[in-house]
Amino acid sequence: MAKKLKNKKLLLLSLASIIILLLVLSGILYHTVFSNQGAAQPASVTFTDPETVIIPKPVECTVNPGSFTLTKKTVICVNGGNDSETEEIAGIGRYLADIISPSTGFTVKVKKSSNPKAGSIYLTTQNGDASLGDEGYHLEVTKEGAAISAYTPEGLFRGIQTIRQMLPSEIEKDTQVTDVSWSIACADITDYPVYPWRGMMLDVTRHFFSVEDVKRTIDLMSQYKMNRFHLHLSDDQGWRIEIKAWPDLTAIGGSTEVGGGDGGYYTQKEYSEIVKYAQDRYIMVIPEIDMPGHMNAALASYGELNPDGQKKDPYTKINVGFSSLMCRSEMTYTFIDDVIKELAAITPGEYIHIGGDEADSTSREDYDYFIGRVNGIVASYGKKAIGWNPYETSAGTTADSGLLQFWKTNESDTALDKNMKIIMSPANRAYIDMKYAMSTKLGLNWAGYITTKFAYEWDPTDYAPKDNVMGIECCLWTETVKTMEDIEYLAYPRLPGHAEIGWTPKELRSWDEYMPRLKNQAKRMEYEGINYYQDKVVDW
Ligand code: TNX
Repeated sequence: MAKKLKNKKLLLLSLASIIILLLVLSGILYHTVFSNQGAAQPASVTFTDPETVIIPKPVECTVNPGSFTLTKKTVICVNGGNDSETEEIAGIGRYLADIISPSTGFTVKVKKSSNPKAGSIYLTTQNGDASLGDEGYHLEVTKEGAAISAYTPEGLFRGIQTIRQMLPSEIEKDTQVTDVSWSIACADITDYPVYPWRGMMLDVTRHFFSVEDVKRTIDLMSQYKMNRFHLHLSDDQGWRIEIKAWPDLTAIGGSTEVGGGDGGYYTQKEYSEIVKYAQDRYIMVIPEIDMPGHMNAALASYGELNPDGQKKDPYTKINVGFSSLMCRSEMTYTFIDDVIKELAAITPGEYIHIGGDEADSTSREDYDYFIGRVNGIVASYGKKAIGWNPYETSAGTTADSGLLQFWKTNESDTALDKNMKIIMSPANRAYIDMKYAMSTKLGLNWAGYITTKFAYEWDPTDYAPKDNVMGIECCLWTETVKTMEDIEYLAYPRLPGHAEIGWTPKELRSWDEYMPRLKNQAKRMEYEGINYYQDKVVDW
């Protein structure tokens, strides 16, 4: 009996030592495997609470315990409804891989597969929820991986911006970072925009900006899920798009800018390159030719557009409202027809913006007649027009001919009477060329000083019923803006707020909740090299 007991004790002892040995061995194994993973693992895995960072704020977000960590083995798996869609999603996967790879140092591969292994990021339109619309998406992060499903690839593209913001801000660095755990909080996010139009306008006439600057502008806005890029291409101070039938528009009209600089213009090939770059980010480009006013650059290029047959002098100052096309001359409509024809042919988007603002040297009757004719020309090339106030007041404007872009904060009545759709750009909220404060070194102030807080605390429905609102657009006029740094200084940090106004339902937004989220974008903006303004209303 005693012997039996002793044997049992021995057996238990040896079992225990085997278990201990196994534990030690597995520890060593674990250590060797993970120390091989490139970046050293920090002592504790920290990850950001998505609810404190994501801009625009998602519609529904549940944070769950745990996190998913990217490793050098992480693969992006993509799967669409057919081969061409899968190929398109692979492009989105590569876009994400290009963001993740430099900072993590991992070579993230994109793989076409409907069967993602544990540890993957999965992008799919299979089982995408149509009720979330073209831009909506569902993101599920578990300890095993992250999966975005959307009804269209566009929704996947919006969704990867969310993943990007859930990763540590160092993900935005373009050099390798080794002391960060690339972890994403486990979460369940269902998200879709409240408005289909979330845009930014860039005026490339008052000062000209290179294709590279324009691409960077598009890239930066795309991370806040914006989807419309409006290029203001002609004004008194410069004509910026090649029109083959009227070459002097760029040869003469393109050679000036505010202050007398060299100006510049985009060839049609360069414009198409911009359009493609935007398309790859699911952003529509809207070109604007501002008429019948704001036309001095064209009038300075061609004598036949003027009543006396003489070319006007070029103009490089700021004040406007003095120029007008001849509204009763057929030459004017031949000119516009050629311009719209060429522009429509290189613009895949549905819209051509025809300006229509500040035509102070055009009579009311002429304005009415002119806008009606031009609406017709735009329609004849299969496009819809957009016009600034008072475009809506022309007898030639109907809900079918085009959209109003609202900038004068008290002028929406006529558009509502006509039941038009409106893009909201109230100057005193959405004009990002306005100074933040009196001391701001760049910008104008005719619509007031617009702090980051004031730019955020409004809603399109303050100006029109929701059914008439197409969305919002913030506008950067460039009378005082000369460089990319200047663009960034005025656009950031106001632009993310405009992106949120267009995406997130009014009921979910408040400055007090938004401000800390914006503050958490500071490091990202810094790593992306954005020259943002440290507005005092944000507790940086
Ligand atoms: C008004 S807004 C303009 C532009 C100026 C801008 C400056 C609009 C349709 N017209 O021509 O650049 O103010 O803030």
